[in-house]
Amino acid sequence: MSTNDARGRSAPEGVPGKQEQLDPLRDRAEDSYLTTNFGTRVDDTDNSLSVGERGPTLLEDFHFREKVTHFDHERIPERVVHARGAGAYGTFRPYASLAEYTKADFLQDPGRETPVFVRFSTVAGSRGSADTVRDVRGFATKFYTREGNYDLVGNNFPVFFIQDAIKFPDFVHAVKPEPPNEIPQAASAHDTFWDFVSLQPESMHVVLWLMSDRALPRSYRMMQGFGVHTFRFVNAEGRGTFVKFHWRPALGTHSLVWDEAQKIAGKDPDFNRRDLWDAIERGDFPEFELSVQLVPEEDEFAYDFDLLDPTKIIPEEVVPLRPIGKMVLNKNPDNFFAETEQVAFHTAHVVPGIDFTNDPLLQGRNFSYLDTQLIRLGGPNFEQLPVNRPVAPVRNNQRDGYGQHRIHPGQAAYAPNSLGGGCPALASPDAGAYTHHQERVDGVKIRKRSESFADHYSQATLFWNSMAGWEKEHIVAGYRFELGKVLSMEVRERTVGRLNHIDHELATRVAEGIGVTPPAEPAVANHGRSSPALSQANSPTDSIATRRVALLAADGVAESDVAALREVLGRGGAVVEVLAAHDGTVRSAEGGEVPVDRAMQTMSSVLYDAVCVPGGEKCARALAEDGLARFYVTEAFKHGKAVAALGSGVSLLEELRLPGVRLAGDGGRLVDEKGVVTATDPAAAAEAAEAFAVALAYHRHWTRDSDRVPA
Ligand code: HDE
Repeated sequence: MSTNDARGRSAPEGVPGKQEQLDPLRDRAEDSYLTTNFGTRVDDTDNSLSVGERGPTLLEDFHFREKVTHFDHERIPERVVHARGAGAYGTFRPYASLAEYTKADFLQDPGRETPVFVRFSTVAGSRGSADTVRDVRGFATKFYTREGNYDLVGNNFPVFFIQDAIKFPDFVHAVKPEPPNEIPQAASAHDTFWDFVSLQPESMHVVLWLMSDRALPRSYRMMQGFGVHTFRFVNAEGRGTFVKFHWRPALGTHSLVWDEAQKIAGKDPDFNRRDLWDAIERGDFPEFELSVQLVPEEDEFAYDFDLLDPTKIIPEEVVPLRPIGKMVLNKNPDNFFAETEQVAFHTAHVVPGIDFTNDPLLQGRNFSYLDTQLIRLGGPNFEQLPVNRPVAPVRNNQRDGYGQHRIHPGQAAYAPNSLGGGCPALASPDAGAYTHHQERVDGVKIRKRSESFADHYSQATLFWNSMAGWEKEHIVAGYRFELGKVLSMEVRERTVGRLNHIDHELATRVAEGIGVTPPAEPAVANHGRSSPALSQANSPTDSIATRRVALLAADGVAESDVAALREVLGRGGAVVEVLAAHDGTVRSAEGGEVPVDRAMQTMSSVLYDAVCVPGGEKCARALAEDGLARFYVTEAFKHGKAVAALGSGVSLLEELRLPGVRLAGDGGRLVDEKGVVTATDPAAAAEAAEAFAVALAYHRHWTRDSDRVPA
């Protein structure tokens, strides 16, 4: 059934209806018999048909052959990049009409909700690699609009490694595990990566992002997303406007620290995937605001960088972000393979009102994404897979091919035709047809990069200058770690030489850590400009929603403290878990029982955002005797996390001698220093819990002297 909207376009009734479209395709096993793939019921799926009980298996055992053959063919090639990911469904709604800039239907009406599917990913690792590796994260969104699918296939960094798509195979070969031994997995800390990037100065800007905390997101729910390229909005009058897309998470942009990220890779390789899944299952639906930077076409050459260069940002202070809508992720997939693995994004999935620019990276991507799906999903009908199907009607004369699910009645599979009544008919722009933006382009055929793409360092310097002191520390440590793994001294030296074009202090500090002679003087003077929006130090720190808190307990724990912590943290939306030496319950000082959520040995402090120790003398003594409990506290302290102790629990912290922090003394009400909150007076428990919540919202406390902590 369809209706005609105001512009005469045929729009399906009842859209958005992605879930309704998927529902009949969900294959539930309830109240059913086991059958073959051709529907015959099966009486035994454990024993193959054989000649006698000990004889050979018979070829006529069609059930055996079908079952094993299907199993033999279960695997498809993993994505050549972004193989490891996690997906979710949700909805997008614009705040107001953007008709002034774009005619895209899904951006016209704040009353219209558009279904989406988002896939987050790492880039370099294989499908089974760990989530918390140092890497760029993919942030790909499929909008199932009434005018067809629109895919915004972005990353959590706003810039890329190369300027021209023809370099992509080289870049990916360099970052992937090395050919002789397929080592290392999901890591850029090896010779070929640094060899390539040090010979490719256009990568210097993004590599700085890669060495920063941005490469270690705490959660997919706490990272930004960027369209990277400059795209083009086109309005109903045909006027174009350059546009950059930004996603910003409602929970702020937060990261792990490198030591923690490496440990999580072992303790819970599914950390980010699990975090996304659990949050959605709990009803803590991740939210992202979509903003745009708009540049009128007449300002194309107004900047000291080229808008078509994907290694450049438009600083937010130069063109402010304009928030245009919100996305909420509210449904986990039912089947990872069917949905998250088979989802096929493509930069050329566009809708009227959104167009490309001549960014050579984008132009190349528009070729690559369709091509890759053909091999990955085994043929040209992958758009018919449930997750990929648009909610808009699909009609054309494309036919047949592997996995064809449509039945096309009728004689005429060509255009023009008269036998099919001329259908499917061509649409005019007024009836919703996509028309490419008209742009005059003149030139000679040439293989040459534009001179306007030649400045590879100024924006890297801008990024470096914008970092807080602790962010710079982390960047230097990142380079030292990665280059310290590089065997070739020549590559190390060449990289330091490149860094000296970004900032002399950066080059010097990195060189000092990797056995390279620091450069005597800067290659160029630092321009001194900065962009505060680039620093995570300026990300909001006012919410503890969905933060995970470990509450350590043993027999004798003060139930009143547990209650106070639970109440305050729960009110802020944090997830509090009681951890003890064993599952079950612990006896409280008051004589009751406190349920244990997790045994300490199955978890780790790196899987929490904060650790607290409630009061209770016996409990504190038991925890002080338990090396694991001690390690929870010291490791959380080392990673800059909020730590709290109440009542007798403070004695555990005293014993651990956390460097450089004062603790509440006997009867002391409350000491709150560098994110370590202590209170020995039982009357101060609620107040201390509040202070702990503030410290937790702050995310990490970098003023600590944590280098001396051995964890
Ligand atoms: Fe991709 N990229 N890419 N990429 N990319 C793929 O497509 C490619 C680039 C991004 O969750 C592949 O379906 C080329 C930039 C994401 O399914 C492949 C170039 C950005 C995902 C491909 C780039 C991205 C991909 C592999 C340089 C950020 C995962 C499997 C010209 C703006 C999508 C696939 C998902 C995936 C090619 C550069 C983001 C091979 C040739 C820049 C988020 O087609």
